[in-house]
Amino acid sequence: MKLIMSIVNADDSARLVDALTEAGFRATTISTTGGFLRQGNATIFVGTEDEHVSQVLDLIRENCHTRTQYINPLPPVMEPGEMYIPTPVDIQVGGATVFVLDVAQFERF
Ligand code: 2BA
Ligand code: 2BA
Repeated sequence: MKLIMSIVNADDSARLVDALTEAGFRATTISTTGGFLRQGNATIFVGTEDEHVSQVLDLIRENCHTRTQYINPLPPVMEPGEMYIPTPVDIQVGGATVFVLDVAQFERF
């Protein structure tokens, strides 16, 4: 058994969970925050048998889209009289960042 942990854009999470549930998978969503952008994202956990992992990965791929986000870099240290004009830089925010972990034991009580 595997635990698939996917960090996805908050806007994609509801669609992904719907697709997973429709396909018969069980999922748990928690609200998370990215360390770099400090913006909300969602982490979705799916526990499933090894042979279904690729199907889950396909659903994640189909339902999560890469986005371009613009951020302002931190201003440099300046001497008096210097002027800094911030130029936003673009970064690509996944799709989804996915970790597949081995499950040592699974129980439901
Ligand atoms: P954030 O940490 O908010 O990162 C958002 C995007 O900023 C990243 O997109 C990446 O394009 C860029 N970025 C993040 N850290 C960076 C750094 N140290 N230097 C330069 N650029 C950086 P993604 O890579 O698609 O990641 C989206 C979100 O997935 C991340 O949000 C984070 O919450 C999570 N994530 C990605 N890789 C991870 C990892 N190895 N471990 C844990 N969480 C991860
Ligand atoms: P349980 O299977 O006891 O699951 C209770 C909660 O535990 C789930 O809440 C989910 O948050 C988490 N969970 C269970 N198995 C999981 C797994 N393999 N991976 C990740 N998280 C897991 P809900 O999703 O709200 O489900 C509530 C109840 O609805 C479930 O109770 C189950 O009886 C039923 N259910 C959920 N998904 C289903 C599906 N795709 N088909 C049929 N019944 C489903």
